[in-house]
Amino acid sequence: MDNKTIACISTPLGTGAICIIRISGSKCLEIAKKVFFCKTQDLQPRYLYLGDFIYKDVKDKCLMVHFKAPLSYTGENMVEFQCHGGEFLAEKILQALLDCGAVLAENGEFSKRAFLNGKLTLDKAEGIIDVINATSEAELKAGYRMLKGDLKNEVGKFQKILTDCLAELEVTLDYPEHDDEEITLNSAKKILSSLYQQITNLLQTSNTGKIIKHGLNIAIIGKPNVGKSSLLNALIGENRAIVTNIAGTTRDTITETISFNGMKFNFIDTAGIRESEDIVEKIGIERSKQSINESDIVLVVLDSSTDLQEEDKILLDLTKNEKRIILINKTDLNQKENNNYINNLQNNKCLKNNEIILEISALKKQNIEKIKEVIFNKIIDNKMDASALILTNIRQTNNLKIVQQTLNEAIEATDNKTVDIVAFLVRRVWEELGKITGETEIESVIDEIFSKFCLGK
Ligand SMILES: Nc1nc2c(ncn2[C@@H]2O[C@H](COP(=O)(O)OP(=O)(O)OP(=O)(O)O)[C@@H](O)[C@H]2O)c(=O)[nH]1
Ligand SMILES: [Mg+2]
Repeated sequence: MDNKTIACISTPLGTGAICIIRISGSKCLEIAKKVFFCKTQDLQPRYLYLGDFIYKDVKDKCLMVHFKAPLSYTGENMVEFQCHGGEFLAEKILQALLDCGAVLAENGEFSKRAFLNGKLTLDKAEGIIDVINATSEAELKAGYRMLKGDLKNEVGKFQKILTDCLAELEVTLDYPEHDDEEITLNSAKKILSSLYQQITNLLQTSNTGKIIKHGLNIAIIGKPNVGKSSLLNALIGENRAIVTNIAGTTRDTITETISFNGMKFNFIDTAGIRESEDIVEKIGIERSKQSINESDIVLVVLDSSTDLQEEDKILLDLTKNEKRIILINKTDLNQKENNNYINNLQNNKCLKNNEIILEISALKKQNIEKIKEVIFNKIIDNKMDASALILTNIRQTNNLKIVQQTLNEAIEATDNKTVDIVAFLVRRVWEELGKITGETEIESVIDEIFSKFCLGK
């Protein structure tokens, strides 16, 4: 264990009412006593003391509290100074602590020490990063679940199943006269297959996790001039994209993010799709097609003031396998004929069963909120249940994929391999699971995780 005493400013830099500077390590109280003076010499842990921070030209009235190992965030002795806000003062205080024997903490070093001292598991540490970096409510909730240790509990349940299975296999190995090999292997196969299903279910939540973290990608597509950019502007509530009556105005993709019911929606305005001779427009069109592939949902915009055209049909065909919403735009122009437009779509066999169609006006901002509600309620469906455990972390997801593969090998081995080989594979599955919570920790994984923390955490 690294026994250097580390120090860092733990509140964000900038002007604020107060600023917290923390030190952690065996010498922290000794260092604190060189610079902090109050009425009593007998500083009790977990009591807040008002006193003077004095070192060379630095002087501040501040609060001080100390925690005795192991009852602290890092599990080591810790001291916290709550001094007056302001970058300049905070840095002077930090420098004073460094002069008195502390060293500057690296990113995430406090949390890394907490992990090494058994105060945090890896998944909880990752939950802390997610909570700190959350930019939407859904992300924050997912981070809190991780922080509460829900994933650790789930992984613990899986490991318990494996331990029980391993015990059975080992009895057969140790007392071959006691159990029949085939019966043991059959029973192991059942247990492992059921576990496989549970792990697959958990892995499926990672798609939702990706959406929670990065937002839902929603591509707006349509032939030129149908009102895609007008729609983007209406959806985000500001004039971001250029709107003109000239076909081919938007030449590149534009992405704007809004928050709706605590979820991030990334709307992507694209170049109108049609066969084009113009080289710049052609590149834009290719990007639009790419946007369709990369998006979670497609908004297909049609113009009710013109007839259904070949380009519209091509687009509807191109997106028939996507999750999509058909938007009939410019309905302010010819109210009466909108029904005909939908009939026309039907007659041309452009619609799927249960197709979602909305009549809107991007210009008059009619039915725009409805689009967001439909995306939220019908498209995302109840998978976004924030009370469920959701995998939001790529490391955890990749790890679980390896667990799944190894488990599959173990299941196959129950058919054609001996008990000792199955037992060996089951043990490997157990170890792989351990990497998620850090029970079988690997140095490089740990360093990678804690480097993502901000300074002072
Ligand atoms: N009346 C009416 N006009 C609209 C509506 N939506 C868009 N327009 C007009 O249609 C024209 C084209 O709008 P844009 O938003 O630039 O269309 P676009 O699909 O982005 O066009 P490209 O970028 O060229 O592909 C503009 O003159 C808009 O004012 C609408 O709901 N009603
Ligand atoms: Mg446009």
